[in-house]
Amino acid sequence: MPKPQLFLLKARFADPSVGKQGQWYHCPHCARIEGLLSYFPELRKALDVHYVDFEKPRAVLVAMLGEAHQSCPVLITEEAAALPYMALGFRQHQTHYFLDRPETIAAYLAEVYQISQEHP
Ligand SMILES: N[C@@H](CCC(=O)N[C@@H](CS)C(=O)NCC(=O)O)C(=O)O
Repeated sequence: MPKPQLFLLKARFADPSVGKQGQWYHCPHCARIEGLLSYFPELRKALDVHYVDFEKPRAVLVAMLGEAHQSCPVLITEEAAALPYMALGFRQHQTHYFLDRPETIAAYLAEVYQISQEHP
């Protein structure tokens, strides 16, 4: 079975629509998942981790999930990897199943790879 694909935003991006000119940002939701990759390095072997630019369109995500689903972080799996965990809130676009909320991505990783659960 192919590995799940995890897409995170690259850190240090500009966003002229907020803040002041010259300000750099990172995505806090992506940083929450990046923290799990740091705590549990085995996840990097189990997943295909990709870093994408903040700017849209995020072509690779549009190709897999459509124009409406470009939010990061996002974990994308094949059907068989998602079906036992549909209660986490997987959504489907064509053959791809995806989670795009950090808490549900963390819950999936905890279930499938036996890392710790997020403390409530
Ligand atoms: N889906 C996440 C939010 C993630 C999020 O807002 N990520 C931003 C970057 S910080 C993003 O990708 N925004 C573009 C979009 O939502 O399409 C959540 O529910 O917490």
